[in-house]
Amino acid sequence: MSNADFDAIVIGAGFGGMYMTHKLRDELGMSVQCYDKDADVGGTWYSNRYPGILSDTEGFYYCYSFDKELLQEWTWKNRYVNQTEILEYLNHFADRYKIRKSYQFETKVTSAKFNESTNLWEVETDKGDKVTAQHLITGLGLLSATNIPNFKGRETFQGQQFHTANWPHEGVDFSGKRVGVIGTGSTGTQFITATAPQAGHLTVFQRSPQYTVPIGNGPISEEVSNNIKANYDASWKQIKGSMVAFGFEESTTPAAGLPVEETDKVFEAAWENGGGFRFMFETFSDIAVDPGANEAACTFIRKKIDEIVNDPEIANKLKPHDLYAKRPLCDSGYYATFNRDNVTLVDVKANPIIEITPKGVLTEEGEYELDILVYATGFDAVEGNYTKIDIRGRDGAQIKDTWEDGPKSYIGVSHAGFPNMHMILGPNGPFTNLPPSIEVQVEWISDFIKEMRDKGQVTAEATKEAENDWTKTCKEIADLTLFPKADSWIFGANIPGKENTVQFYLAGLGYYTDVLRAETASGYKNFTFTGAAN
Ligand code: FAD
Ligand code: NA7
Repeated sequence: MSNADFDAIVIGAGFGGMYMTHKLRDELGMSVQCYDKDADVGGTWYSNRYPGILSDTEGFYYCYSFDKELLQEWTWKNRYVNQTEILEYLNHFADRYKIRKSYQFETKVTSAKFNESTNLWEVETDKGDKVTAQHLITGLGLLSATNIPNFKGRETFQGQQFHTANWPHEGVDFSGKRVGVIGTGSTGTQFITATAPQAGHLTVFQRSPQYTVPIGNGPISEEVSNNIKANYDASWKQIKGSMVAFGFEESTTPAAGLPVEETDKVFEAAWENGGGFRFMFETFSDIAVDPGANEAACTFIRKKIDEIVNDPEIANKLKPHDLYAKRPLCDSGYYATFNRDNVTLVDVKANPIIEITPKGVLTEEGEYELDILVYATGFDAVEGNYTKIDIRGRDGAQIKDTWEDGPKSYIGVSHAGFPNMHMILGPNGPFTNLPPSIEVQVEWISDFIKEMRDKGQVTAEATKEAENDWTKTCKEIADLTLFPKADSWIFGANIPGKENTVQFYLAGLGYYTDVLRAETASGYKNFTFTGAAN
């Protein structure tokens, strides 16, 4: 018998942590203690409340699929969904499964150490908790640890400043204010489009221009909603077997070799229909892998920028000339926002930011005075929250050190040398619409733990060899695509000093699930186990 305080500790109350808690506690009957540093459930959707925030997955597929009753009960009001709606849904889920009773909120886990004599995880929090458990489940989120560039003078700014992922719950009043925003990624483009009409003046500090396409958002009629619900079984089967898991069939037609009139016709239809992943993956099969096909998409979007933006000089600044090989963006009128008189675009590659001053942002060409400065500068993705906790495995090895040359795992859930630590969306997991991947991982981890319990196994960990092979596989797959050639958070390129390395399995959810099934069918041949407790 184990003398642990709990069978398992779960960190994180987002999609991942909450589902894991339900599986372990309600289905396996385990004692579970859970923590989140936020004041309530929601994860991403608790902390990101900036204006314009919207999912880029269609709502009907941005949810759990395991609970068929919930699928039928819950109706998304719009095609893409805003923070309020998603948080409402996650709150409903938490109520439905009485999730909160297992959580201690406003409690940051500060350390988690595997004790090799007891075979238990020893976890400490910033509230002074010291608890032990056989299993440690990390649902820390992969786009959760914020990145605020270390600009000189940041603390001297006398106006208000915010990172988009730490947005005040009471909102921010932009009316009549001089607002500046650094960053034009998914978050920045959403923020800029939504804030320009409210602000006195909006200054956009753009380092890299973006390819973005219309999102095509709008209300969902009762008829469409009923249709989607009636077809849910087939849709979720398709999603779980697909590549990006976004709820559409990925194209099998290559663009390479097709005349521009033909490719443009398809792109135009996608532009009208809306959706970033649809534009990249539903139009043609080779945009993410073939430079010619990629350029066809780029040229189409550049033409659109020229059509939309009135001032050719601004249009030129907004036009990217690199590959279309980052997470594909979609927006609600981003390029047209730059036709507004109260919006200024500053190209900080040509005119770098020197420092933040008490009054605003000083660039090489001059100072921009601001009342509010917003950092839409993204996240230390994937490993960011792991390296903030003092996580130590066998021999006291710190996870930070074991990931010095890039974060590693076996199948995105297990890390060699860290027994009984199970990661949800750990490094080199699938790059998809995330709730379906979270479900697949949580269910696999839960089955794995059940098997251990049934067999009386005390510890389990992936072998180093399996982890190395998986990392190699992920790199080989990534190298077949154009993604490593573009600088983005997908490869850790957005954080100065961070190793630019593969962080995702890019072959898709269908193949990923096959790998997990094969691992189970093999009797977990890539794991080592230790036997029953003394
Ligand atoms: P999270 O929701 O990030 O939850 C992690 C939790 O762990 C947080 O609550 C955090 O407080 C907690 N935590 C971390 N460290 C500690 C610690 N040391 N101690 C205690 N608690 C800790 N994905 C899509 O698929 N489609 C989309 O449309 C989409 N839109 C997005 C829009 C934005 C603005 C952002 C930021 C992300 C978006 N994502 C989207 C990704 C999104 O993060 C995932 O879809 C999903 O919400 C992740 O759930 P999670 O439970 O894995 O992590
Ligand atoms: P992203 O996609 O990482 O975008 C961050 C933006 O901030 C991007 O435009 C960056 O420019 C810019 N940035 C970062 N550091 C700096 C500095 N030092 N100076 C100027 N500009 C900077 O984060 P998002 O939050 O938009 O989106 C992340 C994911 O979360 C997204 O895919 C959704 O799934 C939700 P860069 O492009 O690096 O030149």
